[in-house]
Amino acid sequence: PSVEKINTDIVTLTRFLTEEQTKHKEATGDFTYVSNPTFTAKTNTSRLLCHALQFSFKSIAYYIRRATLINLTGLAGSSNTTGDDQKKLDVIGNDLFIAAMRSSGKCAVLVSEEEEEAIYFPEHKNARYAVACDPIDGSSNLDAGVSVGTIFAIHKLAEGSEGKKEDLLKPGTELIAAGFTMYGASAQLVITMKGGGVNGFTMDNALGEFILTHPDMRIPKSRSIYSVNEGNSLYWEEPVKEYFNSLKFPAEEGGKPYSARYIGSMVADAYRTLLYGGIFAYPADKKSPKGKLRILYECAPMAMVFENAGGQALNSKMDRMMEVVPDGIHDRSGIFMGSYDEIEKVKKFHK
Ligand code: P6P
Repeated sequence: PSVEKINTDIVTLTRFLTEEQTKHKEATGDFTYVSNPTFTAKTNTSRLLCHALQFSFKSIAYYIRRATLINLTGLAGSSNTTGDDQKKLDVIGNDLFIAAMRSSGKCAVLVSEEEEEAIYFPEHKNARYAVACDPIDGSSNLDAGVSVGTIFAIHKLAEGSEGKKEDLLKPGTELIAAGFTMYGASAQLVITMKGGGVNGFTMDNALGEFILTHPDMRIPKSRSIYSVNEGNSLYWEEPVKEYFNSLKFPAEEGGKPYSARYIGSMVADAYRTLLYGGIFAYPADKKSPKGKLRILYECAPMAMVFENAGGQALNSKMDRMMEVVPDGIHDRSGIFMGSYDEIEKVKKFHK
């Protein structure tokens, strides 16, 4: 009897990034090793940074999995800088991420969705990175067991900079890496580097490693799925209404309407759109003229992932999301991201 061929060529995130280093000029030996403690002492800048990132994901995943068991669901009784009620896990996720970035010794400045001001680590003189993150995006869904995630974006400090928030107020085209984790049935990690592709990893809890399960992810060129909160339709601008109506009520005789899929957790909606295709949108509207989602740690990192997977990402003015420069660290934007052909349609309705 033929024995099911077991994949013995297991590619861990550490091995993958090591091999990537030889391929990408941008991987200057910096954002390469996802270090683990046994790496040699001369671990350079972002080996530790990546270790810190990976450590964050593992520890946040740990708490999310146990949240219901150890009464970690529910409100923390505080609210964050943007007025959202903080969930207990928001606070824990934020503290874990800050501690991981600090302990990496390589992060000079950190912007978190949960912190009004940027956090600086002046004690690390040779830190060369600026990190933006949403430690637990979608946390309003946590108590309902909906998949939430961590979104991150990494910039290199400007030459001579000691690390200031302006090092993050740059267009997505300057990001050296970005990605997100989704804490669903298993912890999925999607990561992309400047000039590189998009690769998906699945956490193997037994090994405690992220294993490459989705190499070189490419978003389908088109797919009849749209993902938007239709509860905001009343506030949408005309072109947005006309675009979504064209999907729901096809003009051509016998045309098949699109399917609607909206989870309300960006990492979950983004992950499905990346895998299946279609469009995810959170348009700016009359209620939120600047949009709802934040540029630094939601729109820009997701735009980098979608572009590097062959898709597109635009803001509500139809500018390429990757070229948008935020004024403030919590600036918001409208966003349309998804299959290449789908975004071309959005542009047509905005002419
Ligand atoms: P709405 C979660 O609060 C979040 O920031 C994203 O994860 C998600 O895409 C969006 O807001 C959902 O917003 O207004 O549809 O509930």
